[in-house]
Amino acid sequence: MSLPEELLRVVELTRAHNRWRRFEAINLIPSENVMSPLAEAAYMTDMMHRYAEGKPKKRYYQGLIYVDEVELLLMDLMSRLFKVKYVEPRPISGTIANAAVFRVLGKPGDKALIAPVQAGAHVSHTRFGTLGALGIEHIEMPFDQERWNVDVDKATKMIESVKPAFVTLGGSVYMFPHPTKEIAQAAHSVGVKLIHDVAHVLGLIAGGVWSNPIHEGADVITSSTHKTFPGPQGGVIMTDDEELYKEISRVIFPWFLSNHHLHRLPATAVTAVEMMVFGEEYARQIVKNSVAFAEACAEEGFKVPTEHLGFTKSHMFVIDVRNLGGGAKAATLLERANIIVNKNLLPWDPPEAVKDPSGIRLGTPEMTRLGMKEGDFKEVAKFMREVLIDGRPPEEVRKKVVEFRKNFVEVKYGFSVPEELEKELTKIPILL
Ligand code: DSN
Repeated sequence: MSLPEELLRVVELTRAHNRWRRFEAINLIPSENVMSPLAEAAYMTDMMHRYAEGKPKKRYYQGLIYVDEVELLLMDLMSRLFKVKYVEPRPISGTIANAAVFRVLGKPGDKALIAPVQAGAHVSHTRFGTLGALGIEHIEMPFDQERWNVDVDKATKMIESVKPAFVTLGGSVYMFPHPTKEIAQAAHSVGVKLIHDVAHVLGLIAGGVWSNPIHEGADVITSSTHKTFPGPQGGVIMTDDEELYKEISRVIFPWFLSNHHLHRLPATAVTAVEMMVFGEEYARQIVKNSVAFAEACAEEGFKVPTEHLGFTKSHMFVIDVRNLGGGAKAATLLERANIIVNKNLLPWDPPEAVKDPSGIRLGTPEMTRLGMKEGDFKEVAKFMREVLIDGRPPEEVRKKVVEFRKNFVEVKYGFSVPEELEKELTKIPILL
């Protein structure tokens, strides 16, 4: 029987995507990564078809004997890896993790003090996102433009005068650690909790390159599980505070989810083990690559506005491309050359500039996982210069990018499927 035309189209689009993104394009989106072959195999299981409302061993469905064990194992692995007492692995995204914690600590009409949007607050922290949807007022702590960070003195005074329901740190343009100790002290002095959203740097924390905010005074961390921590798309909440953990666990289901997408659980567990084994080496290389890449971009003639701060301490940096036609144009031209970045607001942009902001944001997690080192990122900076500064046709540069990319196809810092298991595990069908 021949396949319906629509079906062939679906297969064709999927294959084209896989070829492009997994084998031909250089992905510099700092919030993305790829799983190891073993984690992908653990993701493609029957668990994707099942329901499990509730907590392990206290479910509303039958058929979950093994799911319960995997979920408990994952909680234990994450607790050991991040040296925290309590892990809630059910949020299906970082945004859902934030929603649950925000709602437990605040109610409609309350105020929240958040890291400045210029310092990278995630959309879910803002009036435009989850915080706004929960009816909680968004008040930004002051930003220190020189240090690209929260202004500690002014923020402390603000916490004392506003007395918010809670305070958040962390976000999506996260190059320099936010001042957890100082802000935790200020929050605790008025009797409120500090949430630190570590989505972007979870893998750097696992690798010991960034400190865990819980160990510096934050009451709870929220995160996704697929950025520098290279697991499947999902979320997690961690804390040492038993009461807070119990409250969050009571509401995550049924307030914020019904099912929690069970196939994430074994794949996240595989990734946690991988980070125990390879995390330090991987995290160190991500940051070394990020600094070398930013430095190379500056040498090639790009404006890297954090140069005076040593470029970056994380997996990402931004470039000011106002002189090159703006963020939207730069990101589109690079995409045509098979270099994938995203346009991004920079501190001086008003929120309404979101469709054509001043900057582009670049990160190293995925290409580091595929084996790139400092020298390789220098080559990427040259490709970018050819497209954006020299004005060479992107399609010409793309040919060189595709050739160069052939050297980086194997996932490092992770496990393959052992031969003896290969026959038994369902392999992810990457259609090529
Ligand atoms: N929007 C994502 C990012 O790219 O940073 C985080 O959820």
